[in-house]
Amino acid sequence: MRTYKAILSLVLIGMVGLSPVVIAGNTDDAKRQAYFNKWDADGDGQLNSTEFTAMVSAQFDKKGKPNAEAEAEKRFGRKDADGDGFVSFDEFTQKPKSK
Ligand SMILES: [Ca+2]
Ligand SMILES: [Ca+2]
Repeated sequence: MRTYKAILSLVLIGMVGLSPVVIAGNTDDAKRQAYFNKWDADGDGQLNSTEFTAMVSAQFDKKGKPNAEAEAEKRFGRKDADGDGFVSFDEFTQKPKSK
C-alpha cells in the first residue's frame, strides 16, 4: 500500500504542479508569474517589445479598447526601468512609481 500511496502523491503533486497558483503561498505572485510566462514566448525570462505588445494587445482586445500598440509602447517604456529593452519579471511586477 505504501508504494500505492507514494504513486498517488506523485500524481497529486504532478496535478498541483500544473496549476502553480495552488502551490504558492502568494497566489498573486504565482498568477503574475504564470501570466508572465504565458507571454514570454521565447522563454528567456524577459518580455521583449514584441512579446509585451502581444500581451497588451490581448488585454485590449478583451476589453475592446483601441490603440493597443501605441499604448503598449508607452507601457513598455514605463515598465522597462533599467532601459535594457526587456521587461524582466521584477520590472513587470513593479508598481509604477507614483509621483
Ligand atoms: Ca522573452
Ligand atoms: Ca529591463
